Amino acid sequence: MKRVFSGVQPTGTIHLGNYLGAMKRFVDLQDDYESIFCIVDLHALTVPRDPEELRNKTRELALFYLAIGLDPEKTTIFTQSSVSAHSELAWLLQCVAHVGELNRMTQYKEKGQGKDTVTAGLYTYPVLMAADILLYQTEVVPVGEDQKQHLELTRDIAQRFNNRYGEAFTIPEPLINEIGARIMALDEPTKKMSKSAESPNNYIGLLEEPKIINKKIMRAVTDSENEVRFDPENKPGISNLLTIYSLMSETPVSELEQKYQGLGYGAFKKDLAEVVVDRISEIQDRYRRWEKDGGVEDVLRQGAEKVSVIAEETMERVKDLMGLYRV
Ligand code: AQP
Repeated sequence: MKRVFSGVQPTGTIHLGNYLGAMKRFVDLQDDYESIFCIVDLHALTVPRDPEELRNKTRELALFYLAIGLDPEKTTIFTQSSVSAHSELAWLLQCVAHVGELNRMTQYKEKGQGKDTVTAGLYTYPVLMAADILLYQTEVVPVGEDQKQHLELTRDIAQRFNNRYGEAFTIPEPLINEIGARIMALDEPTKKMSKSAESPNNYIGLLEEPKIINKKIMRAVTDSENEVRFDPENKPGISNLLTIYSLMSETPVSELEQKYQGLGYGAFKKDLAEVVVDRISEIQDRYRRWEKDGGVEDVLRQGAEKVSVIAEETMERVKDLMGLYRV
């Protein structure tokens, strides 16, 4: 079986963009891959966080992983900070990555924009991400489109290391959805749906109440026409809603366009809200069940133990190849 690895940050509100762009794919892959899914809490520290909130969000994300349908019998789930090899390898890879490469990372530029000061961690974040992936000899990395550049950097770092020191890393391939790789904000459909958005109308959170979800969809920005047609360039709002509808109901966009021909945005949005609420309610039910029954800590503990074995093997090899003297 090929190995798949990906991670999500335990920050903000887990939203439909995270779910449709990446997490739903995790569930689809778990039967055919040896799958490792991480809660990347060290990445969350690149901006100041309230410690108690970070702890709660970490547990919440673990519950989400289980609630969306990841099966701990098939999939390994763990927190990044519980395997110290992530930080250790990140340092070693910082000594392989180039400053010029990090300067080109668009996410760093976007997140740092307008701030008086940013942490060094935000700058080196893509190297930690490379370490996360390379530590497990990952073959496939399912991510949203916003992570494509970081994946390319990961591949470059791995290739440079292998050429300079000898074969240590598998070169990973990104797996990006053809549809839904970039779910857009409901209130501003030219920008991506984002956890750190100022307005809650930007996103639909996976724990939101049906009433709120309904309201957000009915209010979602569309255009002055009333034609349900997929045309991301000229009709970004309705195209985004069509994407969401298609992925949530597993119905092709063309079928939806036909179904809503002549019916207008009102009828379309009403049905979309129903589809989204139905699917999210299932996730919420499972979330509450795991929360009530307990066991999430055991899943994380066992996950960390399992992946530590792979991580240690990689670290031994990397240290040897780099010439770190071992006694
Ligand atoms: N809008 C999106 N459409 C599709 N995929 C998305 N992802 C995020 N937003 C969208 C994918 O979700 C996974 C987990 O994301 P993350 O938590 O690691 O970090 P992120 O990309 O920084 O998430 P946000 O919401 O965009 O947070 P902020 O606002 O802090 O920037 C990743 O695979 C990501 O591609």
